[in-house]
Amino acid sequence: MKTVLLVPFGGGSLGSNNNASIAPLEVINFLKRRDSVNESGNSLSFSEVMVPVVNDDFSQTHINIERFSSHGFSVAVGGDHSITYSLFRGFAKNNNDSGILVFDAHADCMHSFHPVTHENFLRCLIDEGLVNPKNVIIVGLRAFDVEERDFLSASGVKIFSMLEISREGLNVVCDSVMSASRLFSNLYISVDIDVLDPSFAPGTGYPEPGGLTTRDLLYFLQRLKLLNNIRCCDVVEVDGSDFKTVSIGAKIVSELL
Ligand SMILES: [Mn+2]
Repeated sequence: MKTVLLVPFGGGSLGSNNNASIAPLEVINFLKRRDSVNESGNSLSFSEVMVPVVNDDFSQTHINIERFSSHGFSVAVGGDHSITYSLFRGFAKNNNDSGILVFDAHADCMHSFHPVTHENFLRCLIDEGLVNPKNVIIVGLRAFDVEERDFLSASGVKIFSMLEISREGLNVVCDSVMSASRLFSNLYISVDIDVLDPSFAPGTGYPEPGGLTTRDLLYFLQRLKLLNNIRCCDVVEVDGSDFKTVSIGAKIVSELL
């Protein structure tokens, strides 16, 4: 049976998405009310594991997340994007030559410091040598700081921006994302719900106009699911108080299972 990790931690959102902490239960409850088969015809049988988080103790929380992650899981539901730092750490411990594919409007590559936040989780993973920057792919990027732009252009991270998707077309860019994602042994996919346009998913910390449609994202994920090296996924930054966004989060989780 597949394991869904629930990570109810919003402390890494720096106050911008505190309701990310209630999203895991909201998403999983929504998922249980859905049909029991996803679009690809896979039955949705899973067991849930709740990771204990301490909202005023970031370091203990991250220790817990890493420990639970290292036991293996299929999909993790956050929580803010800082949880991906420790989820990936736990994953990479047991999986050599790992890579991470991030769907995100933002780069999350601000200057690295601890405790890690949703503004710098990816920078921390790279700076600390936990992932080779050549094994990092960002899809849907459309908002970043000068510091992030300069860091990324020197880093070797592969970026498929919204600009590129709108110019080249979804299928062409998805082909390139698939080719890039095959190059390492173990693939981790992280979906920040803000990769979607706010007209679809308004409930998130930093909504950014000009994003993917829900259908575009499902197209990417359903193709990526066909790769042999896919191991784990997460879905983060859902505001658990926003019904519309919770329902999309549940749909995404169902397609990732
Ligand atoms: Mn993010």
